[in-house]
Amino acid sequence: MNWTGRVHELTFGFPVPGAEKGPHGWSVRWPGCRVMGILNATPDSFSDGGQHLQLDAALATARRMRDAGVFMLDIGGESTRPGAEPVDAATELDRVLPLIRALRGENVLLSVDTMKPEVAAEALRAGAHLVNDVTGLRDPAMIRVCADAGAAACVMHMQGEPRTMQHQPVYSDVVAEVHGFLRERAAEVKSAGVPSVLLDPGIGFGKTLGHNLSLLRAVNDLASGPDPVLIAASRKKTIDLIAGVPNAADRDPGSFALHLHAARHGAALVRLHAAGEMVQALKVEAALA
Ligand code: HH2
Repeated sequence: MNWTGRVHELTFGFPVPGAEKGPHGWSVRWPGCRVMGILNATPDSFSDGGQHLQLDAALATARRMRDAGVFMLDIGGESTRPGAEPVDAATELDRVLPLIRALRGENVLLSVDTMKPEVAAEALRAGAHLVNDVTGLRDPAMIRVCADAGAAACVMHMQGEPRTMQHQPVYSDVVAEVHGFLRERAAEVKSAGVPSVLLDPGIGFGKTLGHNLSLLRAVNDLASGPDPVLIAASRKKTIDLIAGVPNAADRDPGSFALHLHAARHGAALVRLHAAGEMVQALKVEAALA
């Protein structure tokens, strides 16, 4: 199948940038694959930690990404890297709310990357449009927050929890288990009133290199369903294990190759640190299709 012309859709219960009003809410539609830019306002994220703690620096990065054609910004205030220490909701809110407030109304979709329903609720009130929850909205309170606000959500698969997830992850059939989990969660979340979901196999979240490669080779299977698929492996350890690049900041070339593969196999969105550069790569890829 040629995925470049496939049209993806996310629906919201309120107006968002680029949306058209339809019978079920406000829908954003796009062909091919678009880019979600990573903006971590944290001191300890594995690749961009400490770079966006100052509001001015974070806003400059955000606006550079938007001007380069990035579709959505994913704003996070807590690292989920393996071994990360949790932070409390007040700290997370202090980090993400000023960014969301400054960027609302700037013609770019805003996602909040959080596992906490209380952070998601405040972020949505401040102007975020989508909740990206790496726990797959397992907490019913998170589903309620998204449904009440009319926000879309990203449902991600993770085996275990960030502190321990890389300690010997085991699956009998990783693709069947992860895709089955995502399809079940999507059905439950949507039946509880969340208008639309993104599905994300959670590259690096409780998975070995072999598990990650199997999931990446099966993107077309996940993408053959009704929900748009997000792939997010930017600068992750997977790239080091394949190409021998110990320094995370040096992994952008591998990140581009990996996410171009995902785009070619049906991913609707790819999440990167070097987001503007990925927009350029996708434009060239689309012209050649
Ligand atoms: N990965 C990270 C964070 N959020 N969200 C989704 N949906 N999928 C992912 O794979 C994913 C995610 C980890 O990467 P990063 O944000 O760069 O680092 P950190 O968690 O250390 O802030």
